[in-house]
Amino acid sequence: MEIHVVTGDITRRSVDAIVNAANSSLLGGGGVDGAIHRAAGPELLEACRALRAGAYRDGLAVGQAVATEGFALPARWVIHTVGPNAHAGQTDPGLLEAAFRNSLDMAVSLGAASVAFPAISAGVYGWEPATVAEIAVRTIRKHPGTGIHTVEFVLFNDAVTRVFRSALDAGD
Ligand code: AR6
Repeated sequence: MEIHVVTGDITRRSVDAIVNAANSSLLGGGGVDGAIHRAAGPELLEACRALRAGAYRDGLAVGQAVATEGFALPARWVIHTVGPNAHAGQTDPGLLEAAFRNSLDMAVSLGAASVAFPAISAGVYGWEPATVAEIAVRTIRKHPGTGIHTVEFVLFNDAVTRVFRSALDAGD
């Protein structure tokens, strides 16, 4: 599995699956979640509403992942996961590790060969980007990733990109 780090807008990536840093409601929000819903179009919200009407009546728990189509996105699928919210006392690294691991498991079961991740929990949810980067790199490196050729981290600004790049270099 190759791991790349790029600066940019995850909604523009032509990969099989992009990962959304969602919240438990699955019904959209700000940050990368808002950007993904805007770019995917209203069908994404309809698909999320359908999940809430079915198996996800109580929402998606922190660390879990679920997939929808990508609709108007270049990506074929969106894997929605919920990172831990540091402002709500969710500071257990195991929760963030679970969000990355379960998203990768979902990508494998979709048959995705390329997956793009944002810096889950590093925005509104208040985790330090360096902590997120270290956990993300470690979790991806130890994942079997069957069938996944490329994982990319798509970061919104150069400062966070540098943090992810050094986490990647540190683990070499
Ligand atoms: N492409 C790539 N990265 C982005 C983009 C984008 N288009 N937009 C923002 N980021 P956040 P969280 C970066 O807050 O901390 C939402 O309201 C952003 O700069 O999106 O997991 C959800 O509904 C930051 O580095 O996610 C939840 O309620 C990173 O994405 C809550 O926020 C994650 O920031 C989730 O908070």
